[in-house]
Amino acid sequence: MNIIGHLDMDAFYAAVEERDHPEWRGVPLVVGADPQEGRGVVATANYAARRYGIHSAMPITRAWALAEAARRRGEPETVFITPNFRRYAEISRRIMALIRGQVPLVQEVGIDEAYLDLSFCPSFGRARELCQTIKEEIKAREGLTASVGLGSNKLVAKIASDFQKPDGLTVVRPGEAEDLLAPLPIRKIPGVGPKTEEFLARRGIRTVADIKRFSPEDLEGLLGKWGLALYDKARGRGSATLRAAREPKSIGEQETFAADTGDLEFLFERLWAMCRGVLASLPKEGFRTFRTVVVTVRFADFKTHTRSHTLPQPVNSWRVLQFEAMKLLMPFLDRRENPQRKLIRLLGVRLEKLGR
Ligand code: TTP
Ligand code: CA
Repeated sequence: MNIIGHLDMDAFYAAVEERDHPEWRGVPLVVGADPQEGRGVVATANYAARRYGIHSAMPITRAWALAEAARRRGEPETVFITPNFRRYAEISRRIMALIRGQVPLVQEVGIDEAYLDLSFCPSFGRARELCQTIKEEIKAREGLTASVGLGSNKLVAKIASDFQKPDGLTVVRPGEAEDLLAPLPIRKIPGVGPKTEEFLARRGIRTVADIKRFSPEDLEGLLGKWGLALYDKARGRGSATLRAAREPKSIGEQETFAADTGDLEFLFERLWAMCRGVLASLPKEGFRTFRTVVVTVRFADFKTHTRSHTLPQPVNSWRVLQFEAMKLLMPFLDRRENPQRKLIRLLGVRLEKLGR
């Protein structure tokens, strides 16, 4: 039996900002372009700001006008902030690693969404329990809420995750999908954008149930191949195959020094620190072993060199890493790779051929 989960973080960028800035909690919050600049759009708004009609992709000037209108009505003032993408990416990585700790096959889609193959669970009930646990773990460790949908394919799971946002958990058992979809506006079907929506609306097709009145040939005539796909989607049919995960090929750290240096004691001390760092990152990214160690050196003249060594066996050993990294760095410190005795500007360590 196929059981697919779709997990989607709630108001993701805004939720991260609220979590990082307690003074903004519950306050209407818009993450996006600077309204003073007058150009650009809203990336997202928290649920308090959505009450004012503000949403993703809206011109920031329009969001500002709506916020001002709300303020004049005596409603809470809206905070506008510009996005901190690095922060969101970092938290996304931690959440995905947390999910991967519980579910072997995960397909990440975008920064705050993933499909989970839960077919290893004996029933929808057990899959639901697992998703509840994952939601609670995300809440406990990251202070963020996610909405999850369960269905027998990706289409149904995705629509289900949207059903009880925020902090939702919606299970759609195989026999329930068609009835659940029928009353929805067609826009809820992934792939139906504003153009298709308008095109179909002109023909009186507004809900999923409306689509079901047409034969596959009719829909193909209207929309080509996509019409045939829509025929299936309207009946809750879709793929349950997850695309093989895009795995990080390597885990690395590097450091540019405040001043170029040839100080061996300092260089080795930094090398060990980076080795400790990458080794600690390994389990956080869901890996257990590595086989290849890469050391990068950038000299004061910006010439950059890497040397690497691949071990015969996968290992997870601090001693081995320390020894291999040292052997790789040594030639850069003497005549072999550095005959002019240039100073070093940057040092990096990377692990490759990672294993789970
Ligand atoms: P979404 O999952 O679409 O939205 P969301 O997480 O903010 O809210 P919801 O609770 O409805 O899921 O997008 C995830 C993040 O991607 C969102 O926080 C900001 C970013 N984003 C944009 O930058 N521009 C956009 O147009 C959209 C839709 C999202
Ligand atoms: Ca989201």
